[in-house]
Amino acid sequence: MADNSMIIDPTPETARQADLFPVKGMDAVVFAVGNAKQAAHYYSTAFGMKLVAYSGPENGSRETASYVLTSGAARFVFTSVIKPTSDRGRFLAEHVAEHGDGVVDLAIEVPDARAAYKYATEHGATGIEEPHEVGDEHGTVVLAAIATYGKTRHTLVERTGYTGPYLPGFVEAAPMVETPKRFFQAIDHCVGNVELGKMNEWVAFYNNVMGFTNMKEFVGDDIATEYSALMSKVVADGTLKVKFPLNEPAIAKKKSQIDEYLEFYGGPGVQHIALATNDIVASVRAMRAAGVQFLDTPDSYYDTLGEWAGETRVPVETLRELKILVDRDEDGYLLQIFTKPVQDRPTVFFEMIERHGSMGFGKGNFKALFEAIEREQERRGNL
Ligand code: TYF
Ligand code: FE
Repeated sequence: MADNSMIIDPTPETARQADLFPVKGMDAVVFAVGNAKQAAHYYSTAFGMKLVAYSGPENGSRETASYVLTSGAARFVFTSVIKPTSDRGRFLAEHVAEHGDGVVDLAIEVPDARAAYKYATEHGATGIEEPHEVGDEHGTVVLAAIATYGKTRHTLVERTGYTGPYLPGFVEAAPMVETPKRFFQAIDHCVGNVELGKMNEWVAFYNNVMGFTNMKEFVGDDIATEYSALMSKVVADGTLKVKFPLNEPAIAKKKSQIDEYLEFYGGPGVQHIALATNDIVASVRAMRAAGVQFLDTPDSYYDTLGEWAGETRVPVETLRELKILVDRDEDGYLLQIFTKPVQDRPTVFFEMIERHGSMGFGKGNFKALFEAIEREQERRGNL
């Protein structure tokens, strides 16, 4: 007699998906900026990061200067152009001219860059760089790159056995400040803004090209028109180490914050990077003291917070003082707060997030959050 249990695949859906396109995690968020030296200083002093590597004219890179900063497992790279002499330099210079400071690369660490590139390009991705080896005295890495929304790319980085401070061509650098503070320890998620009507196409892109699956949290029409003026879905690898929410504007009562972004960025791109912290209170306090500006939350939010969010490890009075938001679902809760845009254009910003079980993205806060964003849009004259 046939035993039904024999034909049930015991592998969880997520594990099978992970095998299609295994990832180790985010490798780096790479920014093209007007002045990488000053950006490195801001992220050192205001975001508590540690400068670990450098590439520039002093060590043979005459075209660009790049500063690599870390905070725990999170790595940011800031590149600016000194004098464009190649396609790469011209691309970066044009990127800054057109989009302002922004993210050019959400680099993903993979165990096998050749296999990842092959899988991605066979499933619909546009290749930008074929897999190739680069090496120096610290070993070899394999790099490949594929295109994603706007002019953003995903470099696929295989660094097995490589012991250098970042990538070949980079030298170790001394921290810019005496004691880097480490206000966060990992990149939690990286959000992309895409054009009206394109969200589902980009979700399908990550489903097909990377085998990423959709997380349960999404923002549909209902919330979109009422509060947020955006629609959002989240894709993630099977281990949830790489999480990419994708937003598109929604037609609502007011001008969508996503439209404002698309207008001022000049097209689709990275909207925010969420940084995981295990002490959001200490981090936000220190970042505020260093001059980082966060979105405001009205006092009324805290008056009723306890009723629906329940107890958290942080007293409501502290949350109120620092304007930290809380969300809770069946798995637990999260604490989060959003910075204002970190450059003059109303484009890229950051989120600090402390998770306690919840794997959500703060849907319960959308009303309060989006009212705060709209107050800022109004101040900029973009509403
Ligand atoms: O990453 C997310 O989806 C949440 C929600 O302007 C969100 O952080 C979406 C849009 C936005 C701010 C937060
Ligand atoms: Fe977020």
